[in-house]
Amino acid sequence: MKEYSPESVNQEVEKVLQAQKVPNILICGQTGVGKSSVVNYLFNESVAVSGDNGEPCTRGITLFRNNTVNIYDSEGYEIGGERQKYYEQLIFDDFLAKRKGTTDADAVHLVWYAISGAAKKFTELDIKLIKRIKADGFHACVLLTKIDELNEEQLNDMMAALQKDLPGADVFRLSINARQDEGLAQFCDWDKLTDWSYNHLAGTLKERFVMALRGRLDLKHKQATGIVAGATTAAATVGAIPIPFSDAALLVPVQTGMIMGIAGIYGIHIGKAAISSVAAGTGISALGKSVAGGLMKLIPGIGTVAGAIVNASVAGTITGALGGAFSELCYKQCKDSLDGKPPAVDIEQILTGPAFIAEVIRRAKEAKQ
Ligand SMILES: Nc1nc2c(ncn2[C@@H]2O[C@H](COP(=O)(O)OP(=O)(O)O)[C@@H](O)[C@H]2O)c(=O)[nH]1
Ligand SMILES: [Mg+2]
Repeated sequence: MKEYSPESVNQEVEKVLQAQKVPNILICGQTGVGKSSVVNYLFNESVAVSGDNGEPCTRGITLFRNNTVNIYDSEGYEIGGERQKYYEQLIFDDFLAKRKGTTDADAVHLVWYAISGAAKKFTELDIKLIKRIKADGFHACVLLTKIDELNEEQLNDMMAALQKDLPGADVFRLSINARQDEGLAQFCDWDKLTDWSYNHLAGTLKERFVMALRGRLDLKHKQATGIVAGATTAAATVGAIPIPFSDAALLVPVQTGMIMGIAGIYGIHIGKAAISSVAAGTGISALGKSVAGGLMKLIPGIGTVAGAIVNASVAGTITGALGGAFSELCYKQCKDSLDGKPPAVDIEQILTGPAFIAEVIRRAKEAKQ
């Protein structure tokens, strides 16, 4: 029987964490237009763009990073100020030129160019830069910020002016006051901005981006469902050559990766130590056995658990049920947290508790019918 030591599960966890590249987002625009505020509005606190938690990058650009997203926050320029003269050089020569056409960790995946609605005007430099960024092959969009400072007519005028100077550009109307003001929220395109960004990111970058977002439970749910589906298929592959029940631990890496991925999507912290002990010890593999034990009764012709085998279908069903149940738990916890409620449950505790196992069994049985 293959053993899964805490060390090997730890390695599995590390692999999951490092397997994915992180989206790199550059945010440009004049000083004070609300660039940093946009980032703080959209992402989890751990990406917070403020004061001293960034690392100096090139001149005027600071990198704020966590393991889900890298934000290159540019200080911007002031109209008539010294930096207006070299802002283009700073963005292009110092920063973008070195990253053009690369697909490695340095690539710039998205550029958000902010223009303030409050200022009711933008500069020729803004238009020139946006055009040049797009012409250079970067995915760029325009953030029209502080729209709460505009009336509807002014807002429409700004949108029309931008469409005239930047035909076909993707422009998103934003205000950081949207969460407190439903009327204002209706004029804002926050979800369109995150959709646009999600759609312009490839493969696993999408997953990291969704992890970084503070809201968008719908996107998180979609992404988690994809993780469960992937793990279900992977587990069925493990079980394609039927394995004795005592070897259900073979499913540990797949299930560990799945649990980690789902928790990450919902921004729920599960300690590495907890995952290791849950996965390697009595947790996930035992859960697999006990779930399958409950499942066995449903499969005609299979005798006792001890003599039973895990086949592709059982392995897939267990993993799917486990992922579905865990995902729902995380969804609820994430929603509570967004609604400002304290977490109702201790996920680490629940994962090994009887109610959760019962729920997984229920789901597995349902899937088998
Ligand atoms: N009314 C209003 N003020 C905003 C909005 N977004 C940012 N601000 C304010 O604008 C100022 C500059 O914002 P900041 O994010 O630091 O701009 P940055 O220099 O472009 O990073 C701050 O006082 C923010 O509170 C918004 O949507 N509406
Ligand atoms: Mg700033």
